Amino acid sequence: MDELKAIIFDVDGTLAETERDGHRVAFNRAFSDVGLDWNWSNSLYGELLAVSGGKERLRYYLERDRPDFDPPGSLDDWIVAVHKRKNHYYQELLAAGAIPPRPGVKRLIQEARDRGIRLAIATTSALPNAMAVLEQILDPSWFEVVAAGDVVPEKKPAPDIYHYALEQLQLTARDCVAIEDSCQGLAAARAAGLKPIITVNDYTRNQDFAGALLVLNHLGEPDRPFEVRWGAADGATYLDVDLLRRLHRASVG
Ligand code: XBP
Ligand code: MG
Repeated sequence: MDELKAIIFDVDGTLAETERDGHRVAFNRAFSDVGLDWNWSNSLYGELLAVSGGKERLRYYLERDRPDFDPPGSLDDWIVAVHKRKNHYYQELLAAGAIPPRPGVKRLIQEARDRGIRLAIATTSALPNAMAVLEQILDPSWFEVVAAGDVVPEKKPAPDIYHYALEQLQLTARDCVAIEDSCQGLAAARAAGLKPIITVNDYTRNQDFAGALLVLNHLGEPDRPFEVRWGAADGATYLDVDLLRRLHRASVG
């Protein structure tokens, strides 16, 4: 029988509210640094999240909302420079403790470690940004594989980053469960053969998660039960390794 061997976590929006309280805020600071009064509000940022990757999202915004913008020098260089500034502010916000882990994240990861389940990351975020999240709210040494950003040609919803993580783990999709927060993440995991558990946030709560194992409002804590948005949690009120194993077993048959 296929036993659960590893959990592969998405980062942004899954481990912490890094989109709303991190990348978005940091982009606004970077815009101000380069003399632009652009402000990515929560609702605008929710729309821009349709495109994965910070550089790609900025390019999408320019094409969609600022067609007349004339950068000093080449557009590619300008995007890279603003993204670099954004990453500086993002890492500063994390270091200041402004972005705590979401409910249940630390507890589940600690239990998985205690029970010998391997851990990996699959994110479209740049590696230094992903590492900053792990350093500030968890511990990078807990993760055997950190698959991030530009290491693969196509970002989520393409499956590339999951294929890469599985290859590095030397496991198959049947050995693993993914934990994601968005429909792009779900599509990426599904296309790599994984059935993810979804932990929604304000940006993603109304997305279509057909094909997920379970859809929750967060992973839950013993004193802070999750709400099940879709699927069966067997009466559980927080996601632990036993529930993960049951869901995994049912999915691989
Ligand atoms: C989410 C993303 C990321 C971040 C920005 O990644 O799309 O691009 O918004 O990060 P995931 P960078 O949910 O897969 O973790 O600026 O580092 O690209
Ligand atoms: Mg995400």
